[in-house]
Formats: sequence, C-alpha cells, structure tokens
Amino acid sequence: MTPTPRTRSSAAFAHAKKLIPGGVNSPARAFGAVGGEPLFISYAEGPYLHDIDGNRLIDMIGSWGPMILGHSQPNIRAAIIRALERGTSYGAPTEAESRLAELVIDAVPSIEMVRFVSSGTEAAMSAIRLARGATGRDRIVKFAGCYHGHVDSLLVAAGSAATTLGVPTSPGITKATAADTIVLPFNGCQELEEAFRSQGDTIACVMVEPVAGNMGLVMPTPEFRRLLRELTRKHGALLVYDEVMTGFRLALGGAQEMLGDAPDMTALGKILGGGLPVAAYGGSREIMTKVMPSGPVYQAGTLSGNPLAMAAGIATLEELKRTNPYPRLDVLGRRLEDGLRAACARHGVPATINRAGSMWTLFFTPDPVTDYESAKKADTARFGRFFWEMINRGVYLPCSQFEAAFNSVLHDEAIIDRIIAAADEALVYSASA
Ligand code: KE4
Repeated sequence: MTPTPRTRSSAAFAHAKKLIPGGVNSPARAFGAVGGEPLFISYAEGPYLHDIDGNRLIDMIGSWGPMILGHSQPNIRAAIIRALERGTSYGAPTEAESRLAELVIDAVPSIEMVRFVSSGTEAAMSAIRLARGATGRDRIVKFAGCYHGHVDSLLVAAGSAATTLGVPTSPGITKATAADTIVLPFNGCQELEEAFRSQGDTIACVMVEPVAGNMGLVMPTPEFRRLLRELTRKHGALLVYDEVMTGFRLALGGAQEMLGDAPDMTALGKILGGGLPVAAYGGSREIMTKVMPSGPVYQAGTLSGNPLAMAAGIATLEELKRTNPYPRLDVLGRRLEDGLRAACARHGVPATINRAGSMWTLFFTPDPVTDYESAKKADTARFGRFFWEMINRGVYLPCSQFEAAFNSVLHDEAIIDRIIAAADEALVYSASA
C-alpha cells in the first residue's frame, strides 16, 4: 500500500506546535520514540483510522485501549446522541451514574462501591490518597516500568511516555514526594519481600498494573502475585490494582478476573468510558465509605459522572456483557501472535512476543521480557523502522516499543491476516537503517 504523502499532517503539526507544547495534548502521541511526525486523524470507523491525508489505517492503538468495540460502535453512538439531546453536564447527580456503578460492581467482584472521575490519573491519585487516609501511612510502592498517570508520587521511574522519552523521573516532582515512593522491579519477589521486611509498617499501599502494559506487555509471575497479596495483607497495606488498561480488556472483570486475584482497591478507565472521559476507583464498602462526603478523604471533580460519558460507559459495558467477546478476542490474538512469531522466525528476526488476550507487544529482543530492565534491552531503533514500514502498509501500531497494542472485536481473521502480511514485509524492510 503506497501511502499518499502526509503533507496535510505535516502542516497541521507545524501549526499545532505553535499553539500546544510539542503540538500534542499528550506526549505519548508525539512519535518521539519512532521519529518522524505524528499523523493527524480526520475520523475513525470500525477498526480503521483515517488520517487527514486520506490514508486508511488498521488501528492497533484503539485510543490507547478504550476502543475494544471498534470506532463509532452503533449502540455507543446512539446512547451518546440520546444523552446529548438532554444536555451535556448538570453538576448534579443522575441515575446514569448509579447504573454505570451497578455495571462496574457487577463486573468486578472485589468492588463493592465505586467513585467516578475523569481520567486514569485521577483514579490512581485518588486511590493513593484514600489508601493513605485509610491506613494513616505515607509510603507507597510502585514498580519500575509501570505507569499510573502523571501523578507526582507515581512519576518516579514511570513507564509509558516517560520511559519512551528516557526521562524516568520528571522535573517538578519534589524530593519529599519522591521520598515516599518506593520503586521496585516488576516481578521482583526478593525486593518486594525486603521492602516489607524493612518498611512494611510505613507502607500505605502497593500500586501495580496486574498485567503491565506500559513497558510493553509484561505478565506477572504467580509468585509475584501471591507475594503482593500476602505481604500487603500481613503488613496492613492496601493492594491497589491499576486496571485502567486491563479493566474490561482481559475479561469483563479485568486482569483480576483472568488471574483469579482480589485486590483491596482497583483503578479503572479507558474502556469504562467507551472513548469518553470516564475513570473510576473502587473497593470494599469499608474502604470506599471513607471518601467524602461519607468520610473524611477529600476527592471531587466538576465533570465526574458526566452524563454523555456515563451514557457511553453504560452502552459499552452492556455491549461487553451481552456479547462476551473475550474468548474470540483471545483466539484472534493467538492467530496474530502465531503469525507474527512465524514471520520473525522466517526472516531470522530476534523477537519476543508477550500477549494477554487482545493486548500484546512485539519486542525486538531475543530474550524473555519479564520486567523493565529486560524490556529496555529491546532494539528501539529497529522498532522505529518497523513502525514506519507498518504505517506505510496501512497498519498503525502504538508509536513506542514500550506500549501495548490492542485488537478490537472488529479485528477479524481477514484483518489479522493483513497485519501479518504487512509485518512479513515490514520485518525485512526494517532490518537496517
Ligand atoms: P489517563 O490519565 O491517561 O487517562 O490514565 C493514566 C493511566 C493510568 N494507568 C494505566 C495502567 C495507564 O495505562 C494509563 C494511561 N496509559 C497511557 C498509554 N499507555 C495513555 C496514553 C497517553 O498518556 O496519552
């Protein structure tokens, strides 16, 4: 597929950079890790993005996770339009918020009560404040390569764009804030045990992506998960699963359903809003009733529970409950994984593919990727070349080696096979600069 020249995107980017830092409203979109200039999108439908230069691309980002049902899903569209006819925001409670809360509580057994916010960052930040308020402790534990949004206390050895930009700790984070954050290796059982042995009684919570997606996809080991649950319980710390990415993605009940785990709190987002800004944090009634106004822990938000966003979230979760797409997403994810692995073997490309259901990462390294250090051994320059060869063949991958790709329910066998065919060529053409 020969792309049309991206002259309109280039002009749009030049203009945007005069108005918006880096020309983007989130650094992950800036293509900093792959070189070149970002594509500006005109519209999306089904499994496709259409850029402003007229190129149609198979979308493997899905807005960084939310679009599990594909773009412009009819029931979600209709629900948003119906809500739109009743206004856009009231700043007062609505029954739609309770309906979405019921769907979340029904889907995620460890959640008895939930509070909606507008971004995954807000959800993670609020969960930490609640954990500190509930335990009276200050320290938090996070894991290198995991990303939980741009919360001061969590932008310490963060993953996602921060890793991509090679800036593991952002300027503007005070030393005092960073001092309360313990950063350990993901799957680092010994380090976790040592941290609790030495500081267990100061730790308010452990925040973890139960299946990591922000260093590329990395699975937890069963021992790591067992220790997370055992040590937090033993030392009176709260275990917080950040399922902003994995929630409603790996199962209706997220990674915790797929893995059979039960954290104390869960952060949710992305799919929860069906592409509109909805996120949430939830947990037991005992913990959640400590949140104002039922308890003393403050948290608020002008657009929390926004009617349009609630309508999109309700329609999304109802569609996922009705269709249960997860078995088929896993079968198709497996088809793609096998096809990519065979293409790498055919062309002698050293690569590792990590996958969970419909989210996956192809790492350009021959070694297993089990944590941030092993992820960083991947050949990011090769990934950049591969990224552009795939774009030129109509496949839009996440623009970083340290991100997960996402299949939607509309990425059927024919589309999966087109991705494999594109990769088969792109692997050859990206072999060297
Ligand atoms: P937001 O504040 O971007 O809605 O959510 C932050 C967040 C929290 N937790 C997890 C596990 C996440 O993956 C994210 C956001 N993910 C990134 C991509 N890996 C969003 C892309 C971006 O920052 O533009």
